Amino acid sequence: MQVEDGRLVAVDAAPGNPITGGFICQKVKQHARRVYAPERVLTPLRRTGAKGEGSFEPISWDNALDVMAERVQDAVARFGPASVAPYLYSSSAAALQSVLGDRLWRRLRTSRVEHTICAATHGKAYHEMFGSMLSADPLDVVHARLVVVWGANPAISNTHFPPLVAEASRAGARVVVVDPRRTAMAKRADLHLALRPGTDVVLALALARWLDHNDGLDRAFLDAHAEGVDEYLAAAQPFTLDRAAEVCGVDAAAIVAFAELLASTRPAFFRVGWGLERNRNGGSACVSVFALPVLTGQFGVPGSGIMSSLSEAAPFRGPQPSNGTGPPRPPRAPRRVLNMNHLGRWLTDPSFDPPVAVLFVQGSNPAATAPNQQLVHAGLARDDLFTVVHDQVLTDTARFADLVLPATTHFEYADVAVSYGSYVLAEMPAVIDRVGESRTNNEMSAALATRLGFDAADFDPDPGRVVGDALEEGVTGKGVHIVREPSATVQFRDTHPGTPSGRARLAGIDEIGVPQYQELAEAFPLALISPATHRTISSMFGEFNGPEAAVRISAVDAASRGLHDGDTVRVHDAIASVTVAVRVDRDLRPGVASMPKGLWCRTVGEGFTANAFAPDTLSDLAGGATFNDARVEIEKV
Ligand SMILES: Nc1nc2c(c(=O)[nH]1)N[C@H]1C(S)=C(S)[C@@H](COP(=O)(O)OP(=O)(O)OC[C@H]3O[C@@H](n4cnc5c(=O)[nH]c(N)nc54)[C@H](O)[C@@H]3O)O[C@H]1N2
Ligand SMILES: Nc1nc2c(c(=O)[nH]1)N[C@H]1C(S)=C(S)[C@@H](COP(=O)(O)OP(=O)(O)OC[C@H]3O[C@@H](n4cnc5c(=O)[nH]c(N)nc54)[C@H](O)[C@@H]3O)O[C@H]1N2
Ligand SMILES: [Mo]
Repeated sequence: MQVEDGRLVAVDAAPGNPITGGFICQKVKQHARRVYAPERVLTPLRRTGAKGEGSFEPISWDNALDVMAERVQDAVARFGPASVAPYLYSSSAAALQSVLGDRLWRRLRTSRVEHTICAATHGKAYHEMFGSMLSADPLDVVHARLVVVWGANPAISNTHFPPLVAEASRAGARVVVVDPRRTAMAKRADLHLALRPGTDVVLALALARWLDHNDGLDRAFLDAHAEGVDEYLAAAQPFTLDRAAEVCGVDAAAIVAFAELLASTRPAFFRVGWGLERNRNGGSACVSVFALPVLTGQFGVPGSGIMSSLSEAAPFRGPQPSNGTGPPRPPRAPRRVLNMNHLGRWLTDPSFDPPVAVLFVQGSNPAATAPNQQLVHAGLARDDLFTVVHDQVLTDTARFADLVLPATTHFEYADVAVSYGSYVLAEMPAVIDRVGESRTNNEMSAALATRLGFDAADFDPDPGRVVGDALEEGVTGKGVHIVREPSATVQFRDTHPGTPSGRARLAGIDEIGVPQYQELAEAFPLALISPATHRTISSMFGEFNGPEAAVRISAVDAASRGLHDGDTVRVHDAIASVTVAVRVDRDLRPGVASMPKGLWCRTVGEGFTANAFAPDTLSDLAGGATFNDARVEIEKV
């Protein structure tokens, strides 16, 4: 971090963090640009034009918070607290920025907007199968002899992982990648299965069936550590090699080659990403992929296991047990739960009871990132909806707001960072003064809470206090804290399934039982996926450094439509239409198109992005998003 005359000029990796090894990605190196970007919100703003137009005038914080408190109280009086919907995500904020907001909205009994847009399906599949067992440590992959990267694109989204895989490769490890695109990792892999999006469950069940029929199961491990095995294998029986080859669009020989590696090569390390969860079969896909190392007993030694989210290992205190001396708390009514992926529906459905009268968006940009974008925009444009957006920059969502509140960047306050990709907790000191009148999420929530009549003592936003209250005994939040040493994270040795039986569960998974494959009625021929790019983190940085607003297709699909690289095309389904450039991409398989995740709506002609094609149907587990179930046609204009 370089600061000159109080201004942040450069951002780099902090020393002492074993996972970053002293380097960070290009886009975060440019973070200083966002701190001082022309789009930065410097004062609270009140809307002066139509919703979506982006005309605002500055007002004071006191004035803005008074108006917000009044509108919240008015909605509560007219429709009850469930008519207030706090849409909070804060994926890019420091770890403890939601503490006071969560407390405030919980005490007010507002609706609770469930975090289903990302990782909910993957996370639930993992927890159903392994309970609280911790993830394998990425640092441990260097000991693997087989590395499976499934539905993840670490060169882009987890930049510190590929060098570790390269180290394993140099020591002789084989690498298998399962991804519809030839990613950077796929180019270097020994085996790449470029399957059709949404068909992972079929591939994984066919692998399980082959292992079953070819003496590839680790029976001793299964007897000791798994349950539901027979039921699971019965579900796999219909998925022959031929059927899987046809459904997934891959060679049967490649499936056999993969199965042989799984049966013969140990230890195997599974890096399972989020590409496979974002479709109707996402839960089944995750369960069936997580089952593969169980079936082959790929655990118990360094270099084995499943790398999943690691954020749960963060050393935060759980809820403090009551000491029983205070007055008993009256039972509270459950809060209404709203699925994040249904934002457009709950804003526009006239029968929604109570209606959403106040929407508060903090740390998220749903106008650009949520599915069913047209419906989301229609909902945000509702005249009788009062919308407040707390953000650093004037996002696509902020343009629809009645009030915009300026948020700090993490350079402007002290907090700690935890990652969902490493066992590290790092101090985040404030390095520059506040830019403009920006406030942290906790400060904003505290100021609103006191206006709504809550006790200021319960809402102290002082960063030292917030961090001190949250961390476990003995953790200071200073410097770099290693949550678990790499040698102490081996699954089925140092950390075990937290299921009731202590075994990995292969059947009886909530909502699905055993993995199922549902076909999609294909109204349009191209599956449109929208993976992360190296330019943005979701939509962050999209205002000045967004990815090209283009659609990518394979040479085969371009030729059959008479399209050439650079042509202007119309991407459409039955409802939406977006005009962009086409790029012919050698790394895409036929039948698959790709548009970047995180584009800003205002950078595309019609004001819509790939999310206009993303259905708001839900995955089969945990109500997850199905972005990659988008189906489109592309034609020259
Ligand atoms: N640079 C950058 N890094 C990021 C982010 C970012 O926006 N930019 N976002 C962060 C966030 S919020 C997240 S959740 C993670 C996501 O991290 P990843 O899961 O690595 O990222 P994605 O790009 O969502 O998807 C990964 C891969 O899945 C493939 N894929 C798509 N559909 C399917 C399918 O049906 N099956 C299989 N097997 N593969 C499929 C895509 O081609 C893509 O290469 O990254 C984080 N890191
Ligand atoms: N088409 C398509 N869409 C997708 C996906 C996909 O694969 N395809 N992936 C999805 C995924 S994985 C995710 S996680 C979601 C993410 O979608 P969002 O939750 O919308 O995430 P971001 O776009 O990163 O927006 C975060 C916002 O928070 C602001 N911010 C950052 N720090 C702070 C802070 O401390 N306080 C406040 N108040 N604001 C802050 C940033 O300026 C930014 O505008 O998008 C999803 N959208
Ligand atoms: Mo995400």
